[in-house]
Amino acid sequence: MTGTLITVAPTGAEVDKDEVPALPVTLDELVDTAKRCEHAGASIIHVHLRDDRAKPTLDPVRLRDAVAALRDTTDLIVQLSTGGSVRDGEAARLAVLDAEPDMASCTMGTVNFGDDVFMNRWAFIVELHHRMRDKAVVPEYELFDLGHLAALERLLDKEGLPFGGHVHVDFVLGVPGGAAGDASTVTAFAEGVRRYLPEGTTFSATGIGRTTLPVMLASLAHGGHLRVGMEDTVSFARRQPVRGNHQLVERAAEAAALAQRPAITTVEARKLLRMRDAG
Ligand code: KMH
Ligand code: ZN
Repeated sequence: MTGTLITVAPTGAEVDKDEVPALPVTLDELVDTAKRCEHAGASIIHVHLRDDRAKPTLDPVRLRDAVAALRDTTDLIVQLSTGGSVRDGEAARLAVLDAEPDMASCTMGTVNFGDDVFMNRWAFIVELHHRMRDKAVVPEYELFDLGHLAALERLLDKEGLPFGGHVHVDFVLGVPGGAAGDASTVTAFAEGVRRYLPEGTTFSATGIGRTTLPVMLASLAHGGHLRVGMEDTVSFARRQPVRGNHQLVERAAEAAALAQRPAITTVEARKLLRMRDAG
């Protein structure tokens, strides 16, 4: 059993900056939050960008600039979102990989997403899986529903392992339309990983909104890793808005230490995930 890999997802595509002023949306704000989160114990940053009006964007120049700025100022593993927002098309989502991140997300199926639909066709998933491997980008397979586990088993069976040979997944729980964010659902996913995915597969988990704490604690109990951040929750506690992403990372690191699996470093995380520069 290793220590705990902590991913921060600082921005996302859904939270409105006007409603949540602490949300990092400019490159300076992103870099500032990244530095603070690395200091607090994060080793991966899951990145969505915003434009000058703070709306979600997959602009290729902004993506490249963000990857460069995060590499210049932190040792964090840079994971770009290929999920984008529910309005982004497949071509723009695939083109995210041209920014040459260390990692990228790959969602394992279509899911209702509040009143919207987060579309992930099988052919799109296969294309993303291949392009990531060709570019030596390590995937994080995002699982929003239990069926996504079976889809990932099928993908690996038909198309082979990802770059580096290690499989890492993230349970995104509590999305309205996806799997619930509670302890028994984390248990079902953790058992599914053991049953359907290659030996040694690692998983992290995140719970949307108020499900953040039960999901975090259940993931630790199952030997899993953690994702936290303002993409997923903007409340620290009842009537207590999150002041910054570092606050969520600090709490995750405290919980991990309490579970006797303290946060791992970025160097250890690169080794765990078999990244190209793992040394
Ligand atoms: N914004 C959601 C529609 C990902 O980053 O890969 C999709 C999402 C998943 O956030
Ligand atoms: Zn995301």
